[in-house]
Amino acid sequence: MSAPARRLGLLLGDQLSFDLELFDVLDGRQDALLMAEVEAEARYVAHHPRKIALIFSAMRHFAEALRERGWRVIYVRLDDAGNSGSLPGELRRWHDALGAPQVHVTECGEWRLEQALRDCGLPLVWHADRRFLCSREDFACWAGGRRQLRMELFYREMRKRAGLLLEPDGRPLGGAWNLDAENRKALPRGLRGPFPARFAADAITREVLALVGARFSDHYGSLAGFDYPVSHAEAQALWQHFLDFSLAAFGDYQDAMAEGEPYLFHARISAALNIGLLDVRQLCADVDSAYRQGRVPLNAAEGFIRQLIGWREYVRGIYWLRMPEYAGLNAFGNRRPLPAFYWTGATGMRCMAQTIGQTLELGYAHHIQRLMVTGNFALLAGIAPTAICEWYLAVYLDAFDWVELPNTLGMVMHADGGYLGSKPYCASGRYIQRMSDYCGGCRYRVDQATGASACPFNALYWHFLMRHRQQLSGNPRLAMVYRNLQGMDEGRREALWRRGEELLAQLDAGESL
Ligand code: DLZ
Ligand code: SF4
Repeated sequence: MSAPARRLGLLLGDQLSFDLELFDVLDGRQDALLMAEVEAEARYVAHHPRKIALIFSAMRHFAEALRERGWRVIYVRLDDAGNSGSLPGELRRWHDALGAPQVHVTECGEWRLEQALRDCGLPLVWHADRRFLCSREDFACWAGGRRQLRMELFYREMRKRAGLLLEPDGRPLGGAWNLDAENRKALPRGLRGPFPARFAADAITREVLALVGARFSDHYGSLAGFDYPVSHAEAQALWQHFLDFSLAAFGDYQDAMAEGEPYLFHARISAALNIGLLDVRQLCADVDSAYRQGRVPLNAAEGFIRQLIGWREYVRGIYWLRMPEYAGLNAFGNRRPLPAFYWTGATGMRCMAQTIGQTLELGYAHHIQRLMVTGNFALLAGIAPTAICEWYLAVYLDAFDWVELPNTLGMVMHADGGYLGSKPYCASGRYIQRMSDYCGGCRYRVDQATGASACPFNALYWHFLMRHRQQLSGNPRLAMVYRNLQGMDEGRREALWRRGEELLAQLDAGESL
């Protein structure tokens, strides 16, 4: 008698959630789940070894948790004999071995992978990724017919739909939908973030660290001191640590930066959330309760919820609405390669060295470091969008294409011509000085714009505005900046242009700044 046909379900490395629809449809006693560590996913960009280790360890922990719940899991390790090296290859191999009549898959986080699976000729049954509040279809409906999309309007819809931070009559608690203006305090001297939550590597993680250390030593980034959560329970403990020790101050200081303080009051849950170890609905409900119970101020609760149900869902919607052509956009026609110091941190610009240094060490930098330091520099220096996007995708633990691409190409580089955000986030060194203590220890002078010791951000900022005047000067949000430029005397404008040209020539010559 032949065994009953087993259906096969695929779980990707960023789909480690018990809430997937797959679990409602498949039968734990009969069907099989496939999880596979593969070279192709670890190498299509040179992912930070810490990110590969996180994903492999979390996959192995999730496979154990599934087995404990009675699921039959086929787990393919990277170094297993017979590993074909790619996800379509593994899916085909196990589909054939089981004679599976159906293969169940959840929407991927990346257009590339989804296409590759669609093209592999198997009887796939697709499931929406219901970890997100807004489905791809709902977002397309919302966006339909709008010439320009704006996060703020989407965010209000999502707040209403999710019923978060609302009065009983549906108005926003506190009277305003968005308290962004109350999220920008500079850090008072001497104030530091709480001691970070750290998670010791268990036997599974130690084995993965050894494997990744041996196999991916050619990728940039360090594995030393790996302390990130790898299971649902650990991710929950990281979250609780944030609720207890950081959320209250997060509101005020979410844009602040400080020497040697990679986390400050940030939750650093994004990687755990993006791979499925945390649930966005629960996080938002916890924050809503913390506010209602008087444990945190409104600017903290609203600021946090806005990132999750506003910005995060908004960029995912745009990704699926506009891919694949979105990835090729380059509104400024930038072609400059990524400077080598993005991979080493070897630059005299203190803000860049700090941000890149902690990125290579931890696979982490917070949103303002990414947007206003490494991102701002790439924007001002005219780096090719594909080059800087690949860097962000490779180096951050939480970076998956659906979230990295719109954030980098759209928000940081303005390469979509303003589809996602209404103005480029260009800024001079003055912004970094206001929001950080980096400038004090820098070899450049933030109060100078020309001359060899002047902060490179300053002349590059004006050079950027001058070289894109035609595209940007009509933008009402830049009107004042262009008035300032117009008001400068000719000699000053020329000197700024020359200094900008010099800096760009240095980059083109492969010199560090
Ligand atoms: C990022 C990543 C890496 C490094 N390795 C694997 C892997 O070995 N197996 C797997 O299933 N997924 C991996 N991933 C995550 C996928 O690349 C991910 O599903 C896509 O980037 C889409 O978000
Ligand atoms: Fe960065 Fe300029 Fe400040 Fe140096 S002076 S830390 S380069 S902003």
